[in-house]
Amino acid sequence: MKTGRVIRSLSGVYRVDVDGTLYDAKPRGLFRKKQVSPIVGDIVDIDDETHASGYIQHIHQRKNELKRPPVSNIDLLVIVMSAVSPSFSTQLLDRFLVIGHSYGLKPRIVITKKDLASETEIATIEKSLAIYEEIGYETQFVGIEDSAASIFDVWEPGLAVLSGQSGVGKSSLLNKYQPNFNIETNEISSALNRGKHTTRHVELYPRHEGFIADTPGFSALDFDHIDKEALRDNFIEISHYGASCKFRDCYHLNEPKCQVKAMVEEGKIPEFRYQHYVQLLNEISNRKVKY
Ligand SMILES: Nc1nc2c(ncn2[C@@H]2O[C@H](COP(=O)(O)OP(=O)(O)OP(=O)(O)O)[C@@H](O)[C@H]2O)c(=O)[nH]1
Ligand SMILES: [Mg+2]
Ligand SMILES: [Zn+2]
Repeated sequence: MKTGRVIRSLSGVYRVDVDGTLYDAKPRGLFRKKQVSPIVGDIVDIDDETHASGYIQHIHQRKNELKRPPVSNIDLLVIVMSAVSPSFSTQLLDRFLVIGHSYGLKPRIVITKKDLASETEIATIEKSLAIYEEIGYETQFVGIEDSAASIFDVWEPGLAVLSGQSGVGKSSLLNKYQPNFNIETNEISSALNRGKHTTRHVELYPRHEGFIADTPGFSALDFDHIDKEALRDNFIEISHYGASCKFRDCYHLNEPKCQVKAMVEEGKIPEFRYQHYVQLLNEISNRKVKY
């Protein structure tokens, strides 16, 4: 038996990396009966039958698991957003951050396409990034001239997952890191100012001290599993000050003696973060119950 990592899955065939040697393996029939299937990122045991193929006999327990795109055992979630084309948005960023936290991950923020942004746009984004740094996020603002290795160098080892909207440059970053990866990329649509959903599946690529995952861009990442409580807990600074509200179940809307609202007044909590929190809270309240 050999142990390796699923680096991609295409039509029921799982490519497994065992210390740099690749095997195309199929899951054992038993998995189908139990309705569990391996996903990219899984640590699996495969049998030794032949060098190039085999059967997946066992899936090791996952330490975490993203639902969309399906990928497991993530060490670092990287939210990639472009400065322009498509435009930078703190509203979207806050949504992605909350989703990352809901999976137990504190995302890192990478903003691309600095070279395409105007001086005013750069100044605005840098100002926002300083706020996110203060909240506790690590951020990077990069352009075409930055080497990908220098961007990835500061990341922690293990599996780093690039996620973000279509067209922000996730695959381009990987190609720049290792041109041999030869990943398909596409110009963004000028009419819609967004990407064309070029990457269609999750795949892990080797990087120094681990792997890096390219993923399909999303337009509206899965938010359905987040309830009001999770939302409140996953805005770092709101949750921090919320501990001092008069009511323990304060949602920081109109409750008396709300420390969060006081801190917004004082400028300790950025006004825009609070507004995004309220918007997302409303979105959850208005969610239609699905059967
Ligand atoms: N000028 C400039 N262009 C960039 C930069 N990063 C990416 N691009 C361009 O942006 C376009 C989209 O890049 P992709 O790498 O395909 O984007 P993606 O995030 O992988 O998109 P999906 O696979 O659709 O999710 C390509 O034309 C890239 O050349 C950058 O830092 N500067
Ligand atoms: Mg791509
Ligand atoms: Zn409150």
